[in-house]
Amino acid sequence: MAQAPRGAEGIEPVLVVIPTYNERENLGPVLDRLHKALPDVHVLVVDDGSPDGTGELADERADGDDRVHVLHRTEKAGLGKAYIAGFRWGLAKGYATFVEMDADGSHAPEDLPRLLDAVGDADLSIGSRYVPGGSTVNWPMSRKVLSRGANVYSRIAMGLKVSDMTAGFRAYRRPVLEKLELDEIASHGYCFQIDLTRRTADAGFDIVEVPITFTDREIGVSKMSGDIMREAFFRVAAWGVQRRVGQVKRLFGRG
Ligand SMILES: Nc1nc2c(ncn2[C@@H]2O[C@H](COP(=O)(O)OP(=O)(O)O)[C@@H](O)[C@H]2O)c(=O)[nH]1
Ligand SMILES: [Mg+2]
Repeated sequence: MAQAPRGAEGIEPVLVVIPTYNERENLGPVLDRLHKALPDVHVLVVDDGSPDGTGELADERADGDDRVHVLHRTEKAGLGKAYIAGFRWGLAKGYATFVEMDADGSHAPEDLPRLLDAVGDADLSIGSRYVPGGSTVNWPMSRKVLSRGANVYSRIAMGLKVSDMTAGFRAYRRPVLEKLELDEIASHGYCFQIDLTRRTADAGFDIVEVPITFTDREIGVSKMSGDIMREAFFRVAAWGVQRRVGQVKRLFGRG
């Protein structure tokens, strides 16, 4: 295994941030699987006041387990805001590596050792469905088309050589999150992932993709919505124009 970055004195280096909204049935099994695969990693559940009691369940798990922490937020404010709150919490505690992972079982905790291994030699490792060896299981055709389309669109709009920019299973090294202006990130839905990818690339950090199998949730419902899709469409278009203008300016020595 590559040399993983070290955390602050006495702190386990890896923090897995798991955003939750109504994931009561899913959270327990995912935490069990995670700690079976990697017994030492710490977890921060960021719950947006789930009406189904996910936050209370997370508290119960945290009570008996020093590796589990919970951040309660009062209202559903989107995946992006939940992750930023989680990253800030972890940065203040001194963690060295930050993992993003869904609570619904779509991201297999058993794949996490490979992601952590890869980030030892890079700054961001992305669990990718769209590199050789990656796949999706049980995803309806509509979601497959949406995800593929969003990635092709983002790649063409922004000219970034990343195959799965919307992927939500990732590992960041601390310097990336220290450098990015987290305050400036306004994205809510899955375009948060695209936004962080482009900011990481623009800041000159190394990105690697690791093949994963993404399995659709069996329990609970997706929070994907028309608003989330529209947000991604318009923001990506704006970022694409911004990047292209920047490239042209640099070409003519005016940037
Ligand atoms: N805290 C928080 N978590 C969210 C929010 N929206 C989605 N999530 C969580 O983010 C993860 C991915 O969401 P999901 O609905 O599965 O999206 P999908 O996989 O694209 O269909 C899951 O763990 C959700 O519970 C939100 O507004 N706040
Ligand atoms: Mg999901």
